[in-house]
Amino acid sequence: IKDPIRIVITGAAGQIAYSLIHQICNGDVFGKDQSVILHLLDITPMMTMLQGLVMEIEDTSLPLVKGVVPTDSEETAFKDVDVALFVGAMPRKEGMERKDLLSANVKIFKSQGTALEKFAKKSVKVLVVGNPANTNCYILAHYAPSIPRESFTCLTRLDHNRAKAQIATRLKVSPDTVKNIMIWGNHSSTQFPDVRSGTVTVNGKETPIYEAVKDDNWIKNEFVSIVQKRGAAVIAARKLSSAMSAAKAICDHMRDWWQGTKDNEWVSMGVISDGSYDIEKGLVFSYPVQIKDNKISIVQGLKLDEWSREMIEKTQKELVEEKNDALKATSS
Ligand code: NAX
Repeated sequence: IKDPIRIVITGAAGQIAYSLIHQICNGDVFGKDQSVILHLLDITPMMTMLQGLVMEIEDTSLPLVKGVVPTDSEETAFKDVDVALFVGAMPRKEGMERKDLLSANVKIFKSQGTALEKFAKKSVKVLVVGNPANTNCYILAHYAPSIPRESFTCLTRLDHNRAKAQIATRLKVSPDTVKNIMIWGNHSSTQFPDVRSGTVTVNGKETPIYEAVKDDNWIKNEFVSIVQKRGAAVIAARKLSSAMSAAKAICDHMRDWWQGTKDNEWVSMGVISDGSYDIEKGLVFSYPVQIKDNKISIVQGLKLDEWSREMIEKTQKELVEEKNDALKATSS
C-alpha cells in the first residue's frame, strides 16, 4: 500500500459528494494500492451533517482510508493536498439572475483559489464541478497563479458520458464500444457534443458513428439537443440535479488523469486553452484530450466542418461573456 495522498472535497455534505466518497475510498479512482486522507470542506451550518458523514466513512471499514478531516476552514481543507475536487458552489435559487449567481460564485472561488495558492502542494491536481464549472475554474486558477496552468480542469465528462449513452441506446450497442466522441466548450446548454470523429462497434466491426446512425439530421438536431438539455431533464424528473452520474463522471475524469487514457482513445475535459482550434487562450474550454504520465494533451488536427465551427464559436462566445462578467465581479 502506497503512502496516503490528501484529497480535498468541497461541498462535502452535498449529494454529489455522498455518491463520490465511497468510490474514492474503495480505490476505484486512484488505485487499489493507494491509501487516502480525505479533507471534507463545507460551510459552518453543515458541520453536524458532516460529522454524520465521517461516521459513515468510518463504518465502511475500508482499509485505504487513513484519515478523514471534516472542516469549515479553508486553511485546514487545502493544507498539503495532492488532489482538490471543487464540488461545492452556490446553487441557483428561484428568482436569482445569472449575474447574481456568478458574483456569489466568484466570491467563493476567489477565496478558495487564494487558499489553494497558499496551502496546497504546488503539484495539486484540480477538478472544478460546481457550476458554472468552466468559469469557476477560471477564477480559481486566476487566484492561484503559482500552480501550473495544466493542473486546472473542469468537469465535462458527465456530458461526454451522456453523449456516449445516447449513441449506444440509438444503435442498441454497449456504451463502451462508442469511442472518440467529444464535448467542446462550456458545461452548459451551448456545449457542442461532437461525434464526427467517433466510432462504434456494430456486429463486431468498428464503424464511424455517422455511418452507423445513417441520419445526419438526428445527429445535428435531436442528439445535440438531448445531450445539451440532459441535466435539465434530470432536474425536472428528480427535482434534484444529477448526482450519481455526476459522481461517476468525476471518478472517470480523475482516474484517467491519474492512470492515463487508452492508446488512440480520447475523453473530454475542460482545460485552460492554449489557443488550440482558435479558442481564446486562457479560457477554460472543454476539448478532446489524451493523458499519458499524468500529462493532459489536447488532441490536435481534428477536421471541423463549417457547422461544427459555428457550434464551437457559439459556446466560446458564451464562455467569453461569462469570463468577462466574472472578472468584473471580482473587482466590484
Ligand atoms: P448540493 O447542494 O447537494 O451540495 C453542495 C454543497 O456545497 C452543500 O453541502 C453546500 O453547503 C456546499 N457549499 C456551498 N458553498 C460552499 C463553500 N463556499 N465552501 C464549501 N462548501 C460549500 O449540490 P450537488 O448536487 O452536490 O452539486 C454540487 C455542484 O455540482 C452544483 O454547483 C451543481 O450545479 C454542480 N454540477 C455540475 C456538474 C458538471 O458536470 N460539471 C453536473 C452535476 C451538478 O449539477
